[in-house]
Amino acid sequence: MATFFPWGKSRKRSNILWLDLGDLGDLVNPGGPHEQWQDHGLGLLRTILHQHGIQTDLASTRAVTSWDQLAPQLRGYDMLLMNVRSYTYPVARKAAVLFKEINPNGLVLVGGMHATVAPDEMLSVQAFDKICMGAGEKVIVDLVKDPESFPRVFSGESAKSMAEWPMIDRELWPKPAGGWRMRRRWKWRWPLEPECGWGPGPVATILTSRVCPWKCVFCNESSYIPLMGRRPVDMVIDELNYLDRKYGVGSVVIHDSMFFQNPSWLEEWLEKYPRKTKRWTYWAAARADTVKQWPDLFIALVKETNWRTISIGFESGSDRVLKILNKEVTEEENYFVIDLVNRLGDELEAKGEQPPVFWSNIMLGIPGETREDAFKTMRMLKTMKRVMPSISFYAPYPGSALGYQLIAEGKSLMSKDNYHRFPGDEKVKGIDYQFYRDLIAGKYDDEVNKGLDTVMHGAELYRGSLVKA
Ligand code: B12
Ligand code: SF4
Repeated sequence: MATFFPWGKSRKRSNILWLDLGDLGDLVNPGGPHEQWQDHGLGLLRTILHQHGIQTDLASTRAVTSWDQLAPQLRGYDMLLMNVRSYTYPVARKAAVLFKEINPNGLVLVGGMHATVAPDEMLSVQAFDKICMGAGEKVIVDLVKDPESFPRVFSGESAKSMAEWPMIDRELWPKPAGGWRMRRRWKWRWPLEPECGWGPGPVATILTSRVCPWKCVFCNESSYIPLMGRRPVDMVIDELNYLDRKYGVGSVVIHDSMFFQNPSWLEEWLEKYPRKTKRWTYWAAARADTVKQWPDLFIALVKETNWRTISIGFESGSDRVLKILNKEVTEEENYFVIDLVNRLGDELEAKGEQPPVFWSNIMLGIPGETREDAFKTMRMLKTMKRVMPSISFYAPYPGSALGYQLIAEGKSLMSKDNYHRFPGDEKVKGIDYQFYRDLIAGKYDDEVNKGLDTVMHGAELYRGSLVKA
């Protein structure tokens, strides 16, 4: 008899189950838009499997509100697949153990960022049968067909270029499970994604590159992703136009860790995107030093390709802290890009056009940071005329140089049970988090405003802008 689950999983068609991971309830009654965003790793690997004739069913921890709701959805499968990131590791571990209890002969195959940067932690959990470190696109089919031919931990193989990746079949992504209320509230037109304040919905998220050549000590990127060619401009444009024809695109989010790199690729994007697409506004990331290096290219992209939400990892307004982070950016470079974007915004606004806005990534609570450093950071934020602050307490993730160091020194407060933290959670021993909470609440605004020629924003700028990290 076919089984039907009212919580977002449809009829059983296969003996292989892919479990989408995230906090329970995120697709039922989400706290915010980012929790609803879809997993490109899951989308890519399921697309490859289906194109090779291997059907998989899908369930999601985000589409249920309790483990009791999930349990019956795991029943009767021979194989469970999961993309595990550090922030989803506790959920993945619990799901794997539950799956084994329900299907003692079933196999649990995992990959993803956490499997790559913390395989020892995963090895200690018997419920994980096969652990793939690194990219999965070249191994997933063989792994699923013949798991026993792989050792318990093995290295995956990456495509040489993103040109080899198929276009993701987005209908293989999980659906919102909260019914019409949720779809109406978030204007979600699945399988495109809901709007989050960066541009009108429906939102098409897309990746054009995967590699970031910098080595900031708080980031995993360089320890994980091998050199890989960027997706050709024509393929990105074809995919966006296809999504628009099929579902109607409102705006685009370019999920690349670092969009503003490879000037030759960007010049081709500048030439083709305005001509061959509807010029949807988009969100994409840059670094202050590269903007200073190629300002003309940056200005042309903002103006001509409608790059209107500019994500910059400013992280800190203090040279001391930027050095601790090995950010390879200076205070002066940060202020250069702020001034440039403020002026660009004024110019476009005067012409009646939408001005660009910063998505400004800031970290507080960095080991070694003084109160004065933190005041400088908030002061820098206040010089941005149009800004959406994204502030987080520094989190020592495994895979990053500083993360490994703090874990080894016993200073990390993140453990296998609580990698995934909530905005106000404390992550490193010895940090005065109360000071930072007070800072964000505006208690030190007099200090922050000292040295500002014009005070454009009050403390409301950062109240409530602490994000999960
Ligand atoms: C887009 C993105 C986001 C988006 C969307 C997330 C989503 N739904 O996917 C948003 C903005 C919401 C986001 C948020 C966060 N993110 Co994020 N994000 C990314 C980013 C830039 C791209 C992810 C992606 O799509 N990659 C491409 C796909 C194809 O790769 P993949 O998923 O890794 O899958 C490949 C392999 O891992 C493997 N694989 C995966 N699964 C499996 C399974 C099997 C069986 C096998 C064999 C192989 C395999 O094969 C796949 C193809 O090669 C990555 C960095 C990166 N370059 O990957 C960070 C990254 C994943 N994020 C990270 C973090 C820390 C966060 C936040 C906590 C940051 C914050 N302060 O807010 C939040 C947490 C969100 C939450 N839910 O709580 C870290 C995770 C670190 C870690 N150790 O796990 C990363 C790696 C960034 C970094 N450099 O540190 N993120
Ligand atoms: S923080 Fe940004 S610039 Fe630094 S290594 Fe990570 S993705 Fe690259």
